[in-house]
Amino acid sequence: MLTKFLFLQIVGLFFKLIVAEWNTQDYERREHSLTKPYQGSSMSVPYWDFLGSTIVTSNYVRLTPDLQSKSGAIWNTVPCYTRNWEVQVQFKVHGRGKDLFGDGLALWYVRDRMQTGPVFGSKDYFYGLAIILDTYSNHNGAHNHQHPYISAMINNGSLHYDHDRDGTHTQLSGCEAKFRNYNHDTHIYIVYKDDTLIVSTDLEGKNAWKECLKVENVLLPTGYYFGASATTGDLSDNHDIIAIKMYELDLLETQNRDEDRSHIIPSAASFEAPRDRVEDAKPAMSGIKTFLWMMAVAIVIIVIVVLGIMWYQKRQEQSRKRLY
Ligand SMILES: *[C@@H]1O[C@H](CO)[C@@H](O)[C@H](O)[C@H]1NC(C)=O
Ligand SMILES: [Ca+2]
Repeated sequence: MLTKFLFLQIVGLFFKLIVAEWNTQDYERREHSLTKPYQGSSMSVPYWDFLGSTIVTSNYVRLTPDLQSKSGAIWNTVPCYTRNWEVQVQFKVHGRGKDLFGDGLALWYVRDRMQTGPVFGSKDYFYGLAIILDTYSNHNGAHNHQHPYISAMINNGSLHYDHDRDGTHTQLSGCEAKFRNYNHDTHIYIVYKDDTLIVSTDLEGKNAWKECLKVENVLLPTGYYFGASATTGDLSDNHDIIAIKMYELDLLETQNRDEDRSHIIPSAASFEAPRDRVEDAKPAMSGIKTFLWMMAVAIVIIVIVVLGIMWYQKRQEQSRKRLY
């Protein structure tokens, strides 16, 4: 009796999961998505505008080629009025560089679209969310993490993205992620639901999401735009977007359908503790310098010991003399 009950429970749960899975699929929003074939009947791509070096082929949208000093972006033309959403981006970063490559790309949910600027090809002091896939470490000193590196930043227009520190002073959270030069598909998955931001990746071609970062109490307004941008400098890479799929997620029971979220100022309750604020350590002493330094210390110690022995012997002699 009990096992039968449990069995039914498990079967029920299983079906619920499948239906939940289907539901999310049902809510794909075409007007915020970019999928093949990209071009409509005309040369333009429905719902997306292009900037800079971006080119569209039948298989990918290339934001930058593997050439120096390029910058490109794509911007959704329709503002997003969905409160809870998820965005899956299939991308490909690849190039000839084995050890030297850059600079990276950024995915955006921001107020101002189609603006060029220094933050991976887009505007600094932005309003909204940036997910940054930074391939090149601009920081010369020891970093607390390796590159490529994925991080999240929320801005209300007041914060500057500091390339010299790879944005570590303004990031909410981040993770190391090797995403370059794979033959299989690479994906990043951004969920904004219940004021919680979760970024996951699928980089190993295993069809499994791996959590990169999770931040609670993130406030983002509705009415912002999705976009992607990339840039190259002295170093370069191909930065390709293969697909963007945006899904509307159901409102939670605690969320009010009529609440106006359009005037919210982007904010996050917790920033990651600032890192690397200490200046870079002075370069270590060279081998010869260290050797000479140790020699000097050794000589001083020997002299002190010899003087000590001489003083001790003299004292012994004096006390012996006194005895006689
Ligand atoms: C904007 O963000 C900065 C840094 O987090 C904060 O100090 C400031 O109070 C914020 N301004 C508004 C209007 O929320
Ligand atoms: Ca960097």
